[in-house]
Amino acid sequence: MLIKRASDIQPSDITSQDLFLHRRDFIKKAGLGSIGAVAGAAGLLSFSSNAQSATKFSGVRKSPLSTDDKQNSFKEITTYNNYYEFGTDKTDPAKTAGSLKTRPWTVSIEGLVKKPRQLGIDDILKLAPLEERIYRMRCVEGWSMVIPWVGFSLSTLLKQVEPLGNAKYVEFVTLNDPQMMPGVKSSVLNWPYLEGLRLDEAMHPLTIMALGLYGEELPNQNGAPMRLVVPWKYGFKGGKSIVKIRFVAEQPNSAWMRAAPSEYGFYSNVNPTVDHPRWSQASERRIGEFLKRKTLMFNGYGNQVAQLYTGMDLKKSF
Ligand SMILES: Nc1nc2c(c(=O)[nH]1)N[C@H]1C(S)=C(S)[C@@H](COP(=O)(O)O)O[C@H]1N2
Ligand SMILES: [Mo]
Repeated sequence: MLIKRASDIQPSDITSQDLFLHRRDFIKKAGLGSIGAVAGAAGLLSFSSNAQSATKFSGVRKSPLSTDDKQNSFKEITTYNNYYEFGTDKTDPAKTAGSLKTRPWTVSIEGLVKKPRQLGIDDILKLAPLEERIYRMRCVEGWSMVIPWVGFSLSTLLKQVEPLGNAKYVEFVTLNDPQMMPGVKSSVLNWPYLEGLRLDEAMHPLTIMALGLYGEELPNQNGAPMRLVVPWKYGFKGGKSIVKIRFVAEQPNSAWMRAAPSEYGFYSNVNPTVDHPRWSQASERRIGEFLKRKTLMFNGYGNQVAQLYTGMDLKKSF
């Protein structure tokens, strides 16, 4: 019988939710009994138990906004993370974010809006059909990944509250809970982690709230239960584990701007011609690749987003 061992099944083999479910089906039908004696059965067991640990989404639609760049593996995406609330090492969040409880979870949408609302995460999940958005992600540190997010356009969520005319920006606030987040005892950043977008950036169809990746609920280290994803900006704009969305009149002062204003601007558009004061932004290392790639303006999303910035000096508004 031809059967792949679990260790041979790379998450990058999984091209869609359907295929993933079929494979689980296949594993079930194959029956562990019949392969119990085959070398590698233990691996298969652990694969099928992993497959049960996170909730799989069904009916996730493919999006024409996805890239066809090769996806990073589930393992790469979930073990090499920045999430300072869980430590500053890339390997910390995968080890320590298990302490984050993501149910119950309420998101407050407030500020300059006609109808402020508090929405439970399970109601948010039902607001719109889930889409797979495979995006190139570029960290300001000089590495990049391709991540198959599951979510929907942020605009879907923002329209729930009817923003007022004087709302010009949107703030995103991460949970700040010292009980569940060991890293917030350190003063490396001013907590809570706060990020912001101009209203037109927030409403842009590429901007999403991600609720999952690789067809299943977000792992905690990637920002469960809901995190922002803005693919033409540096990764830090994508605040994780969001509890508050606030419409405001003035440009927000993000956590990174407060920490180092000369290094991190409000816009933080990926821009190979504007170096970070301490390093070049001209190229990047795609995790898993050996040779560096050239970094693209707006992370390669210029056709879709450049018009948001016409008339602006992107060297000043970095
Ligand atoms: N709350 C919070 N959100 C955060 C961060 C963080 O430290 N805290 N790190 C940011 C940075 S620098 C990056 S590159 C991305 C990484 O997201 P990923 O781990 O899902 O790839 O999350 C961003 N969102
Ligand atoms: Mo980053």
